[in-house]
Amino acid sequence: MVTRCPTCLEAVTRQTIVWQAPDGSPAGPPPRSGIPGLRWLRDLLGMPDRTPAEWADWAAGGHRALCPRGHHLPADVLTRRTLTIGLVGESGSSKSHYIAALVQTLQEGHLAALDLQVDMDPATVRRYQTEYYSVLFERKQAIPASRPLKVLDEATGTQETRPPLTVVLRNIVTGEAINVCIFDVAGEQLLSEQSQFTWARHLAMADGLMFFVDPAVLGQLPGGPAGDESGRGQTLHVTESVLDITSTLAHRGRGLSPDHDLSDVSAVVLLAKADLLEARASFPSGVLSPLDYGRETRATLDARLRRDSQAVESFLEDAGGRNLVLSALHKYPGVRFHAVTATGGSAKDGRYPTVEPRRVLEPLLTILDGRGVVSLAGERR
Ligand SMILES: Nc1nc2c(ncn2[C@@H]2O[C@H](COP(=O)(O)OP(=O)(O)OP(=O)(O)O)[C@@H](O)[C@H]2O)c(=O)[nH]1
Ligand SMILES: [Mg+2]
Ligand SMILES: [Zn+2]
Repeated sequence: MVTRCPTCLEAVTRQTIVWQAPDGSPAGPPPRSGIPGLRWLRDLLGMPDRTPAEWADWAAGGHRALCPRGHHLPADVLTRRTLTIGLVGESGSSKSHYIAALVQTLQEGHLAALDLQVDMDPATVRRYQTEYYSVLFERKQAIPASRPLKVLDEATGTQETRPPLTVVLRNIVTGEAINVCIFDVAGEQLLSEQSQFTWARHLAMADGLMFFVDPAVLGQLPGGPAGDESGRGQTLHVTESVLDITSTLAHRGRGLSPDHDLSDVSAVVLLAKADLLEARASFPSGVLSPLDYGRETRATLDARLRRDSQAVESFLEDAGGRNLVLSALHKYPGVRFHAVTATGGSAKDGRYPTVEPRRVLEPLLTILDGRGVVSLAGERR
């Protein structure tokens, strides 16, 4: 299998990776572990060159591995499985707040119930802290709109793309680690095929797609529209067309004709900012209630996610989103629907009294289940 840079999709090999010392000067690859005979055996068995802890120490010291176009590569990219997840939604649809809440919730350790330990890629730690955590959870302010990064070197095709946030999920039973790269791109860079291809190329090969629906676009919401203070609300039509555009890109990236199923993509539709809706009589009960992973089995979790998905799907249909639902089901067979709130409520005078995310982990869980990282319905892996 070809290993690709998750950001630009350029193939990377042991020979083309650029290794950098903490001062930016060229360096050798991280030291390999074990005695030579053992290394030979690990090579033969296709096992990672080094343990996750060895890589983490190397990277924590400021060393970097870059693709030929200069994008930071996740740890042990050549031997470790790397899942790419793209967040797709218009400006103001809660993508950045969702990431802030997701990473925070991941770190609370709920996935231990599914044998997964969560670590952050060293390069991600600092960015998450300054761009997401300190703003939303410490200062309790809204995260600013993501700035479109628009620098393209036509000669080399190098684009300035916001690097992904990378978390490492380690199975505590098997010891296997995988990288999960989550891309947060400014909404306006996702609205056309050309701009997706230029600024969000990862979507062409993403393993997981998260489509964000802002309640402000739901036209037939009983009790009137639900907006927030962001003032960036778009229309349902734009949300539907973004879903189509991403599907076109994902087909092209895989060399598939448009009528082919995207069977190696797990897609979820997120009804974001669902706190704005939960007081409505038509809002399905329970779909925003936190899950207690300690009390759930894989089977009960699976049943719960299926049931909630159907409830959110019906709600969206009734609220004017019938086209969106049909299009999602058609383009991404097996797509699941989730209601999430990244903040738990709205800001007052620019500050959140409290920030209490709910149900942010479950869309990721659906993708991990779809990609075989956890197995909810089948046998325990
Ligand atoms: N009530 C409520 N408001 C939210 C929630 N998440 C985000 N918001 C509000 O929505 C606004 C937009 O959220 P962002 O996370 O910046 O949206 P985005 O999709 O990243 O937008 P771009 O970066 O412009 O593409 C924020 O300023 C918040 O005011 C939520 O879960 N509940
Ligand atoms: Mg954003
Ligand atoms: Zn790259």
